[in-house]
Amino acid sequence: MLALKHLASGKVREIYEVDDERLLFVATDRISAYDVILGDPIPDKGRVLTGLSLHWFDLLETPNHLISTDLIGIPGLTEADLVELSGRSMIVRRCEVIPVECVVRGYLYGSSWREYRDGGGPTTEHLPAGLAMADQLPEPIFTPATKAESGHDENLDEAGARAALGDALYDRLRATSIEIYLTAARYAAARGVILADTKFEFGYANGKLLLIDEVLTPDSSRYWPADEYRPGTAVPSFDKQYVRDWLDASGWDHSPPSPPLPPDVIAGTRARYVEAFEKISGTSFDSYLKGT
Ligand code: Q0T
Repeated sequence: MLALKHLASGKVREIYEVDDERLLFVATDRISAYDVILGDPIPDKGRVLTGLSLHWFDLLETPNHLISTDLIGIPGLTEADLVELSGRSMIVRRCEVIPVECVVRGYLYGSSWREYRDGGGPTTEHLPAGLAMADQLPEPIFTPATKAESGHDENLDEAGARAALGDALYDRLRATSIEIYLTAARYAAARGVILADTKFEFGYANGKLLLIDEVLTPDSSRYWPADEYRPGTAVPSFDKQYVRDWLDASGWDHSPPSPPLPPDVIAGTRARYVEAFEKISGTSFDSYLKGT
């Protein structure tokens, strides 16, 4: 338990208050599958995700909420806290959060594929007929969603999103989100990874629009190994397929609690996260850890 005031919990992230201008954003090692937080953490998962967010914040030109990864001098943190938090934490600018998830899809998959197959809906209103599961879209689409009480996001159609945001902000978030997606997808493609879709969040600080939250991580994005991609078929998720395959074989019915993971499944899943980090960032995970 940190001495800092706890502000918010996500499924796998925690946010604490530093002061009026700054937050401590922490990525834990928790992992979810089939919408359930599994009982066993994946060692270093939060460090992999933080390392990837930092990689993208560094590469992208979009102004963002990152202030520092240096926790020295943050009041209230003990030596033990610093060991636990190192590599998995960011000091970020405190923003007024825009309550819309800015989803960009370059491929037709997941809930959007099911919606399209079943006759269409908010995320597929601008798509041509005749697409198959996992097909690349003619161009990336912006499919914003709102956080619903249920915890499940509610997709907005374009009219609904324009009504929620106003035309000027809608146009700006759409253009920025698609531009970031295209930059990241080209970068990943050169490293043998397909960025199928991703989700961004934005906020305002001192009147400036900032990219916030984690960015382009395996938790906020769907990354596929390019050599396992076959249009028209289900594509295994880079990070979670290993643990999902084991959970499927266990006969678990997806109601909590999940069965305890065997050590080799934990180790194999950790290895998949590290592999994703190294493929996407082009740097070794050990060298990332050494710098933290
Ligand atoms: C936030 C102000 O899922 C969230 O938190 C999980 C613990 C989303 N969330 C973001 C904020 C941020 C960020 N990031 C920011 N820079 N300023 N609030 C709050 N919740």
